[in-house]
Amino acid sequence: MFGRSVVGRYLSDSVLTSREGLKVLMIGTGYGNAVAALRLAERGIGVVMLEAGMDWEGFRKENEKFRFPKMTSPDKYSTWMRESSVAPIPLGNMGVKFEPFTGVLERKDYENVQVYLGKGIGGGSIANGGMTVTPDKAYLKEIFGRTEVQLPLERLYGELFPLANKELGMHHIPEDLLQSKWYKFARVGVKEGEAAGFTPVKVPNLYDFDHLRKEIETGKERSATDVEVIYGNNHGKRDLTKTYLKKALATGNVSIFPLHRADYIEKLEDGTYLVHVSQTDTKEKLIAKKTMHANKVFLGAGSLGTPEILLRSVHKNGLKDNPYIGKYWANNGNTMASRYTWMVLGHESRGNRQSTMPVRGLSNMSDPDHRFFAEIAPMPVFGSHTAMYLVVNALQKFGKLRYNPAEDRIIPEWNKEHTGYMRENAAFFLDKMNTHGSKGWGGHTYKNNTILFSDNGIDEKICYHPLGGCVWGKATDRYGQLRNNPGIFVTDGTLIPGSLGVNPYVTITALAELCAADILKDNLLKV
Ligand code: FAE
Repeated sequence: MFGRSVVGRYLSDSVLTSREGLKVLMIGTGYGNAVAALRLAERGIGVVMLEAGMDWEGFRKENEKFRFPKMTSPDKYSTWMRESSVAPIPLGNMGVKFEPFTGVLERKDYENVQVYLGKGIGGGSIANGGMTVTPDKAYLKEIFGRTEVQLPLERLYGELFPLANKELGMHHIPEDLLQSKWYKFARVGVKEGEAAGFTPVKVPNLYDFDHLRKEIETGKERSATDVEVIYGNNHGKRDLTKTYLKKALATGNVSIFPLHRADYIEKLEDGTYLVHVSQTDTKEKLIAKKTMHANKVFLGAGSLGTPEILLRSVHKNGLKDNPYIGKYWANNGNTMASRYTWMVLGHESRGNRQSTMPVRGLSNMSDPDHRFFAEIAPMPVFGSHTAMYLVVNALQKFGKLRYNPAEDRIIPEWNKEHTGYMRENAAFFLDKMNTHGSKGWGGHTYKNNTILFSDNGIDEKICYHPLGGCVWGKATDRYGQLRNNPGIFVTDGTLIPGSLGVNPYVTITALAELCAADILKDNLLKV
């Protein structure tokens, strides 16, 4: 039986079977698996997807009053299983307590890194800033250089990045919107960056700019102009539920089970797999333990979720070991940096009204001593004189994930040896911006005017872009199929060795397109 496109209405202990007895189970509904689900479903293959988080669209249908909260007023829906918001920069309701709920933004805390993740159907696409950035070809080649299989760069740049960008709905901001008050922060950021010697970068976004114009003109259905982003956008953003997942569900061949967490995988003697699953309620309380049988398993639970399932499965003797699982993990060089420019005479304000969707960056990737890309980030509440950046550093050293049975979770081996140069780069960037960046507005040089992050305006613990842990061409073959465990395919950011030099989801999408196309072309799903 197959052909169900409902979300969460259908519960079964076994996976729906499509043609020729094939059962495909996908774990996670972020970028990697959204691509895989669409491409398989288009070919008539039935797919069952498990998602640990909520079905937000369904929740809204059942609760008409539900809205994703603004960043200034986080409520229980904002945050995964905490009593208060975990936002890196609290913009309001600080200290307000709410009851723990399976909300949008999760923070996983480790000693030297705090990893932020979007939860629910659509994964990170629900919480992210929509920056749709294709990485530099030379850097992608360098970063995948250590894999045993060669990445087909010409195919990626000629065919698959354009396909990913089209499907995701990527666009550049129209000039009239860039010139509006909502993007003064980006214009000022670019001007300062150029004065400081950095290369301005036009960053596409997948927010619907026609909608943005409408919200500015009419004041209705405001989202980017109403402080919405990391806890979800109520309008305008093309998250995966509006693109890949919508198309996949429209085929009638895909079912998604929200609040179903895959715990581990067991390989059966006949070479098929049993996935052990916990169904929970919205307080993450266990409702039922289930086992689901599948011929093929697609892992798209993100760069902590996927390695955790794999390492736990190896620990329980469910899967054969593979020496590369957990390796080449990193934070994509993420370092938050901020400057405070109030004390600079004649300094031009960045504007109090700022759209939450970034559209500009600064690159220093051509400087071999300080390779980074800095996102010019909005600060929509008290932003007039505060400049915020997410510095995405090129990587020098990878970390590793290991499974800790006592705590039943994975823990990154990640410390100052990994992040030291990220801090140096961020300090170099801030110094340059502070020394040269404001010349256009008064010619003052000033240093150490930093705010928000107490340690000289820099925080290298905050991570929005975890990557790696089951790398393409190392832990997997060229299809993303796990070595030693045929029939298990990895589709998500876990395939990318720790760093891209830019924000990652376009690359995750393009790589998933590559694997899905070749899996289907070479008939790897036959049973
Ligand atoms: P991901 O999207 O994380 O999806 C994994 C899914 O699996 C989630 O829905 C999980 O709930 C689910 N899951 C996890 N464990 C289990 C389990 N055991 N069983 C069942 N389900 C499970 O994976 N990137 C950009 O390129 N541009 C941006 O502007 C940008 N901004 C960001 C802003 C924020 C605040 C955050 C947190 C991230 C941002 N990112 C951005 C990163 C981007 O969203 C992330 O790289 C991708 O979402 C990762 O895609 P994956 O397919 O790897």
